[in-house]
Amino acid sequence: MAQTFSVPQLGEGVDAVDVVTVLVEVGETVEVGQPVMEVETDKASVEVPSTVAGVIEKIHIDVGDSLTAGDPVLTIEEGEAAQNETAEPEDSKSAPATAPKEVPEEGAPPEEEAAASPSQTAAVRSLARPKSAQPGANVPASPTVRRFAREVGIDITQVTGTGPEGRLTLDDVKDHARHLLEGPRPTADTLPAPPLPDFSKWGETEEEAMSKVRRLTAERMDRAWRTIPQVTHNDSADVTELDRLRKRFKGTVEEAGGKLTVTAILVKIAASALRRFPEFNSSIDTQRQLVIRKKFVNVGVAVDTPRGLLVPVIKDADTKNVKSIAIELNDLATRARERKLMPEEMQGATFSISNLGGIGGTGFSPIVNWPEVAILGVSRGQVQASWNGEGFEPRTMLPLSLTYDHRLIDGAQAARFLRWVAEALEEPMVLVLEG
Ligand code: CAO
Repeated sequence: MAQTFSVPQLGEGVDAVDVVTVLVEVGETVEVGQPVMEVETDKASVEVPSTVAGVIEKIHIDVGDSLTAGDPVLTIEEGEAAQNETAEPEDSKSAPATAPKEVPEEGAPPEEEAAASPSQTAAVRSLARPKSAQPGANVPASPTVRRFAREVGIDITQVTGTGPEGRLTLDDVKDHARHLLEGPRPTADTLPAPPLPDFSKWGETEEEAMSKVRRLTAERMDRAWRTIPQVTHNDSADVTELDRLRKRFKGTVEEAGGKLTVTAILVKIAASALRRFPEFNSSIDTQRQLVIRKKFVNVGVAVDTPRGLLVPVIKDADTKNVKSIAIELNDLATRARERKLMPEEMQGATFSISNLGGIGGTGFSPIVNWPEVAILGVSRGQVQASWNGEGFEPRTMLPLSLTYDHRLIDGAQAARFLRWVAEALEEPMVLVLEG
């Protein structure tokens, strides 16, 4: 059977209330005591709970409506469960019959209580929040001013009141809005993250504080993702010959305390490419509208550690040979995993390399490590059947992914840069001749 839930008596001397928020939707199942709307009087705001349980068939009110006691709020189809729920709560039976109690604003005299049904009383008593729990609740302002602020999207806690005892006037809100419009616009950077849902609704959860490395990584990635329009360009290099050379010279480098891996070789090749394509060794100064070209080449290498991602830097990589880079990389990666890196060993990179090929994968999009403008991602080199013009032959192909800041670098430049890197891997003589 359909029932109408109407506006209860909200307090003596209160003729009308303004609807601030409608908290339910048509089709929703409400329970007795569940807040269905938030209303505001001159002195207070309260959430009004339903005294009827069931499925909402119709909503008679809207935000901004002015309501008086007895006005219809909802038409509710009472279900079987609803019938049970409308039964008076045990503890309300002994409660004195009082009206839904407004929570007075600071300094406002308490309202006299008026008669209302016991179920209304119990529900409202438990649900009416103190005004101080709501944002802006303690700010002295009339409902009209509050409504206007809400409509134009102004947070009244940020407005300075010029009325008696700091009360907000309409002009205060308008001035504040004008001031905001004249000031800098909010950017993706300043937008607050939306609140998380209550995951416990779906199952058990546990919480763990983020480590410092994780927090810093999150901050850096977040900033880079929001502020850099980035594109990933993919290519691959035939490293069959390089692999052969690598195995041949592996022992010599190992004796010297290094590991002749593809990462060490790539650091050298990337450093040479950065000399040849200085745009990739730059930073953008958006404040001063400048491009800063660095005359030094420092290559950061992403290292996977038990603490998370660390990026030690091989300084002046363009001036070092592959052997000394291999030794330095081995040392930096080992100390990164043992928590022995000094902060300055992770600073000053002009370009980064992230090699996930030791783990696996056919390709990925690394994120530019701001304030750099490009990063090279490397996936797993694999033997593939390659057409040589007469037949297929097995070749080891290394997938390369270059993510670049499209504000400074165009797609064609990125394609040329990565092709040069690929050719240097394919034909190590390129390094000797041009690197
Ligand atoms: N394709 C195929 N094999 C590869 C490879 C690739 N792209 N890269 C490395 N390998 C092989 C190496 O040759 C080595 O094999 P051998 O032991 O037979 O020689 C093995 O994988 C392990 O290499 P490694 O990891 O010890 O050495 P590396 O110099 O290649 O890499 C480092 C060093 C620090 C880059 C790597 O250890 C690492 O931490 N990688 C993860 C980087 C990362 O997390 N990136 C993501 C950042 S964004 O979230």
